[in-house]
Amino acid sequence: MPSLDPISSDPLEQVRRDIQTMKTRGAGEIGKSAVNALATVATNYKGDDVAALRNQLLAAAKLLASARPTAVTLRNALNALLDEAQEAKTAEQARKSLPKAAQAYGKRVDDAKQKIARNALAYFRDGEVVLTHCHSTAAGGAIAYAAQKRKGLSAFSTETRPFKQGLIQAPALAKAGVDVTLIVDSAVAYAMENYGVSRVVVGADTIGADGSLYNKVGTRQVAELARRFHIPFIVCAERDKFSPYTLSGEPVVVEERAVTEVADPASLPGVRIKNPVFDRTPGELIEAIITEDGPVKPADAGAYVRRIFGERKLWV
Ligand code: RUB
Repeated sequence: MPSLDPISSDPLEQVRRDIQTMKTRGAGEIGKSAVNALATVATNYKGDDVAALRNQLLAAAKLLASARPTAVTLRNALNALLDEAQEAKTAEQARKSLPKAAQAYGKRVDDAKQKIARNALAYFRDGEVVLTHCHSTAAGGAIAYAAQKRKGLSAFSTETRPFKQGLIQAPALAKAGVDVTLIVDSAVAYAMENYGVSRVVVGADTIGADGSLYNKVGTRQVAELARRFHIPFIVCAERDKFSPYTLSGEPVVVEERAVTEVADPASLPGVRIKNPVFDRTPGELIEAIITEDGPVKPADAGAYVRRIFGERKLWV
């Protein structure tokens, strides 16, 4: 992880810092901020050398891609904008087309989440008791939509240590009209056994070609417990959460963040702390991944990734 620089006046560096420090967080939002940053690089370029502009964009994309390693939306979004820059015949054309492409990207992500909510509805019944982990706009949107359409749906939201994204997810669900209860992460088994949890719904940072899910640390524990209690587990994820890099066997890097997010090491002499912030849930624990194109079974993830990204150039 690169060390943090003092507050920068460089807007690109500021976007990278905001992603790295989690001021901008959640895979979908990270992708959107990355495309907007590249569009700004294009509009700020005053020259007329399109090749020089493309080089600047590639360097900017590499810098942004280094901000957080796990969510593939960051690299997928940057690659999409770099494709657009390649299409532009002149710098002037790039100055015009990149902001449009960035806007279209943001709209596509928002539209995808609405489609996912509609596609996920078939997985919710009246009286469903849903459990979710972390703050996911895709999963949250699906739960909120289901709560409108199904009678008596309620939800449990985990606190999600150490960054406590549950304190974002739970009020967001409440604001959307969902009957929601916050629990600590270690109460998941208790909630499954005693509170009638009947479905688990989470988002995704990355989905591999083998159908495995990389999402906020603790997702794997929730999935293992769901299997133990015979509770179906689904994932809500836009296309951009699928990783073309994993087609060639590239491993997904799991980010380990500053240990101070967990506890102050100075207060715990002799104690080592670790802070992995994502984990891998094998596809066999997942019933379906609900995308804007419909449900994808984990076993079909490879074919889906190949169909969406097979021909695309991976610039960063
Ligand atoms: C966020 C997280 C979310 C996914 C999906 O982790 O794991 O579940 O990013 O979110 P962090 P969305 O807080 O470390 O970024 O559905 O909004 O893209």
